[in-house]
Amino acid sequence: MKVTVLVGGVGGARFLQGVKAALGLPATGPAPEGHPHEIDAIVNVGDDIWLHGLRVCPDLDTCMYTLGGGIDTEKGWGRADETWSIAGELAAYEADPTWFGLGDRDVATHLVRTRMLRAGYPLSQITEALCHRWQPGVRLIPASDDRVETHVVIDNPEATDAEDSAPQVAIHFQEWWIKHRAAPKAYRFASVGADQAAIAPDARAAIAGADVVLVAPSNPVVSIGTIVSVPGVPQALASTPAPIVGLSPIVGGRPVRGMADACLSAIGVETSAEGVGRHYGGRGEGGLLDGYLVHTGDSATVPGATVREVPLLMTDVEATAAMARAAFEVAGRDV
Ligand code: GDP
Ligand code: FO1
Ligand code: CA
Repeated sequence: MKVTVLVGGVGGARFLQGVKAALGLPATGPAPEGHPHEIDAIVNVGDDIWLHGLRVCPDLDTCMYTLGGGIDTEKGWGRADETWSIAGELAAYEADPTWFGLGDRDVATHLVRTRMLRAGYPLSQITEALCHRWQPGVRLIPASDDRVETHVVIDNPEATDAEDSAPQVAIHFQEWWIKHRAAPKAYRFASVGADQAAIAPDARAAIAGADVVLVAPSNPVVSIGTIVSVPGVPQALASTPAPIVGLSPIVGGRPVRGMADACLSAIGVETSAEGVGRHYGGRGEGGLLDGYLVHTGDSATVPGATVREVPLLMTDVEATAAMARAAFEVAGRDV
């Protein structure tokens, strides 16, 4: 079976471990030779950022390190056994920004990526090269090879009464999320570059050739929403013969982790399993989903999609594998 999964960072990476386990693959590391199943992950690039001259791709790296066995499992991002000498030296130079933690081991990844970008390689090929080391057992495909960067419109903290003072400013998503802990009210999200971007060719092929497409319980706005904002992605999803099943990242009216509620309220969507499901929409009504899983007790109705209640807490790999199996079942694709 060929499974294609739309993913963000921490939530997406952990879900991919469950998908691997549900297909009989080790949650971490490569697939054994001759294994009959194939997993492609289409990864959000909206969080990507230039820092100190380096291109950092947090969601791609989170997936790569998690599936390759190199993640800091406590934080959920960055490298295990990380050291922070470079960050300390940069802080001593007061080199901005100081709010983004770049670990020494992690920096090597960004150095390789940036060097390859400067040599003209597309991000999808660079990701493949980085994965040669990590052997994640899943093909990680950036949603686009082009820049599609999430920026957040907030009140201008330096606004004055002067005529040329802008009442609002747009800052990079990472600045809003990490430096400000998503506290300033977000008026809207802008996908910078999306209008000139295109779906990565491998992502298009992965959606078209899938037996089932899963939408991970990732942030519905800045992970899944950004993937779907890439020109060519909605068309690929609408035309794939594969059933599309989503999983709710909202449990009991709250994000399980992180600040997705601040993102949902910015786009006027209620923070509930049903709110997210209706935002994605049922495929029968021109939306994204044929099927939608919500956590036990979070009842939801999504016109045009089949909704099931199953446990949706990724407490360990086995619980996460059960979520993936439930998604296959709703899709009519039992393994
Ligand atoms: P990020 O890029 O690191 O923010 O990660 P993702 O976008 O892939 O996933 C973040 C989302 O995962 C958050 O909105 C969480 O609510 C969701 N999430 C994290 N753990 C769980 C879990 O155990 N169950 C469910 N259903 N959602 C989860
Ligand atoms: N998240 C933080 O909250 N603080 C950090 O300093 C930080 C650094 C960082 C470095 C590399 C990387 O791949 C991820 C990193 N993250 C950090 C996580 C990440 O940027 C965000 O949590 C997600 O992108 C939010 O979706
Ligand atoms: Ca992310």
